[in-house]
Amino acid sequence: ETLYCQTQSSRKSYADANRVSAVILGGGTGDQLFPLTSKRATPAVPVGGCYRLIDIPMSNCFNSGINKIFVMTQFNSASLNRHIHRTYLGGGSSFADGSVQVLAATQMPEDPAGWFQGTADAIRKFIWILEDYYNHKDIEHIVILSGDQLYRMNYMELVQKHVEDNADISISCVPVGERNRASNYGLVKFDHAGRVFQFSEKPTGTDLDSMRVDTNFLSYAIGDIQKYPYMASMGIYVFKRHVLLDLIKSSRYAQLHDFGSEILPRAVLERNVKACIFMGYWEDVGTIKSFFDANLALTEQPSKFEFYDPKTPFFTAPRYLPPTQLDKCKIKDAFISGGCSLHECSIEHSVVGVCSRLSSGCELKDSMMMGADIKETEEEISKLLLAGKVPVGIGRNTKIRNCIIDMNARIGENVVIANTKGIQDADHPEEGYYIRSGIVVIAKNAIIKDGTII
Ligand code: ADQ
Ligand code: ADP
Repeated sequence: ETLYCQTQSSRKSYADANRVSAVILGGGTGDQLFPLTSKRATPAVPVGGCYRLIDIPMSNCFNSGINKIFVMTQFNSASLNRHIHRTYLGGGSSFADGSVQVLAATQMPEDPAGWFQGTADAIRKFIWILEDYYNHKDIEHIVILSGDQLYRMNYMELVQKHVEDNADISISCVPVGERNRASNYGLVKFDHAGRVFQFSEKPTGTDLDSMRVDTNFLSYAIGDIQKYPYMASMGIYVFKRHVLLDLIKSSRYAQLHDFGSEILPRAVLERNVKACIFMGYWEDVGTIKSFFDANLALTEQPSKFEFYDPKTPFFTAPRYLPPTQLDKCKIKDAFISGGCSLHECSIEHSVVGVCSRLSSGCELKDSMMMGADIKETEEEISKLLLAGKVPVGIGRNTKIRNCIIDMNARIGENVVIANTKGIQDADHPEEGYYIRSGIVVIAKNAIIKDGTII
């Protein structure tokens, strides 16, 4: 039982959240989520109809009482800063006495040395800022978080266990079943006291087999435990401040740029590294396929994950949108965000983002539509149509399935997006779309002409 992050019963006092600082790893070059990241930083990618990826770790921090936060990102997009400002630093929010700083790799892509070479390197490049800050605020522990995961967690439970264990580093872990899923993660092996003695990043073949663990001790928490023979790192770590600074600055670790593939496999041999098991819903949404699946899963009943929880809500930028207007629509298993206008259309197993517009005869199935921040009036729409142009949203009689539609896309009339040829990967930037893992992705601001068939 002592291995769990979430057993509140026997915990006496909490570690002091004021002396904890978080670093959110906001994303590398964004390749895995491209083309959603072609014009924005990864943390600004919209998720769940009205949120941005950054809202998940930010809200979890906020709900855990941690309010000293750094966000590392490869691009410093104005929209990310604006979103953070509006959501977390606005007047009256309890974040106001904390701070959120976005630290972006500052040099140009043609000078690769300027970019973060990996997750630990992102921290190393800004160590001069972090160290000063930690000294100034008397920070004891640093929580390192990924920016592309969907879950709800009280990080202070993890910190508390880390303190009780007197660990140098604590790694939050989840039990994983399928072999091919396990090999997407860093896998750990630990002893009865939860001390990690092996960390292997994304092993395959016999290396993967050798990372199987006896999970019988979990049997009271999961029914059929035989199905979960691996322990995956969630990429969520707590470091004692001096341990993090020592490792990052030590000359022996100077060539190690990544926590998962380089630092942790060595650190578990040299430091007191503890595992902490998380039993809640957790999904990595760092690739187009996993991002798409997790978004659609939100629409299924019963949903495995709820954004709404009165005690620990997820925050996002307030928008003051009008209610969604529906007229003769057929809707089944869907997430419909605010400010949409939906006319005589059918929507099934889909997420429909803020200010989306679907015209009559449209069919949207198994799709994620991010919505728009441009809301055109009826008059503007009629004018555009008369001039042979395409308004924001989806035109009449268009049928779409298995698709991600990025923000402000303009999709014409009588378009069919179904990828009937089953193409797995393709790039058509001039036509405004890409295909990844068989999923069609309509780019941000794309214009898809009337009658197009994809
Ligand atoms: P991955 O997610 O594959 O595995 P990585 O690509 O390093 O590992 O990403 C970790 C986090 O850091 C993500 O949020 C990513 O966006 C961000 N990131 C990556 N490179 C970055 C950079 N250069 N600058 C800033 N941020 C960056 C990791 C661990 C595994 C673990 C899985 C769980 O390495 O051990 O199992 O997460 O999802
Ligand atoms: P992204 O490229 O990430 O989609 P956006 O440019 O759409 O970013 O903007 C992100 C957020 O900023 C949205 O909430 C949007 O409504 C808001 N926004 C966009 N443009 C402006 C603007 N000119 N002034 C104020 N807010 C804006």
